[in-house]
Amino acid sequence: MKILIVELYKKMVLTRHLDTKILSIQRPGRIGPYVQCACEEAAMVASAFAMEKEDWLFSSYRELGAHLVRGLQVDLVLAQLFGNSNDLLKGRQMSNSWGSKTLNNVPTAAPIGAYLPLAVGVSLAGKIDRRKFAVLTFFGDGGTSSSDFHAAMNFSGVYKTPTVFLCRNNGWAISLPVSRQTASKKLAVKSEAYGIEVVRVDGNDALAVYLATRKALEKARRGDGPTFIEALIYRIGPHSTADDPSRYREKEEVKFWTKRDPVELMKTYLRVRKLWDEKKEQALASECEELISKSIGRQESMPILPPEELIFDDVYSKPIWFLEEERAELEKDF
Ligand SMILES: Cc1ncc(C[n+]2csc(CCOP(=O)(O)OP(=O)(O)O)c2C)c(N)n1
Ligand SMILES: [Mg+2]
Repeated sequence: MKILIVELYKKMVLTRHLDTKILSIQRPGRIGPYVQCACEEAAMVASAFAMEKEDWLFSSYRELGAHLVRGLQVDLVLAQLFGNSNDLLKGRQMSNSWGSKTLNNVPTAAPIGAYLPLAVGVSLAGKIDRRKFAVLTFFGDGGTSSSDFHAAMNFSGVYKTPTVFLCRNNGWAISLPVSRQTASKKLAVKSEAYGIEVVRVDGNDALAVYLATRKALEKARRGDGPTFIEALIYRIGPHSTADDPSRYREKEEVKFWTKRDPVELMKTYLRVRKLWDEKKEQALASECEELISKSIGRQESMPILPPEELIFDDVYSKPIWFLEEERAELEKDF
């Protein structure tokens, strides 16, 4: 358990360093828009730590840390953001839509909640085939207002699919606070309506998140159905690099939550348990910085994909005559 806690902390720190560095290369326009995850690391890293290799991940755009835990290399995280020829998704997806076929990590879809029925579908397929995997899917508080969320929850409740719904309730959906998102007293009520067990957890407490998710995933793999976990956290930064939160929220609120920084909380815990010290912290920081800078160097120098070569691929398994005609026409134009 001691090793696990330290490893968990290291992934939270890597997530923080990578997130910060990505933001710094976004500002001068070296990559497109980016969605930050600062101060949400515990909810995404600790929950992904509870997954088994054969489980499936359906994330939103904000769970960088979960992809790192699942084994996505920093190089591939950056390749997706640069949309270069190394990108597993061939530069087609919006930024932050990481995925990997070999890791069972499904890239997100831009419409909020759209992938939740898919997550339930994969869970049901596993159940029908009697395979022992579970599906963990993330979404935000805003996601609970999408129609897909309700369709997915209802189906999952009725068919008792092995799905863990992890709601990162970070207080805001862009500029809309949770208090205006729903008239329900709490998001958990929505889960109760579909007969799905609900667990509310302090999402800044990595160990609490880990234990809650592990229990829910084990329950799912046993065949005892879905769980809805509401992780209470806070979106400390803007919604994305295209947002200015000073226009719609008070500084005091941000100040309050800064004191609940999950990375700092975990560091303090490790120090008190004598598992961590300043020397180790410095060494880890240098290791992360070196890994990230070298990776940026490599990925930024890779060629960007020429889109005209790719837009007709990967939709149909065999060539389709009208797409071939269009491809030929396009080639003539270039
Ligand atoms: C169906 C749909 N409606 C609106 C949007 C625009 N949109 C993008 S992100 C977002 C907020 C989502 O908030 P939340 O689910 O709380 O996730 P968070 O960004 O806080 O992690 C909205 C409304 C969208 N992408 N899809
Ligand atoms: Mg939110």
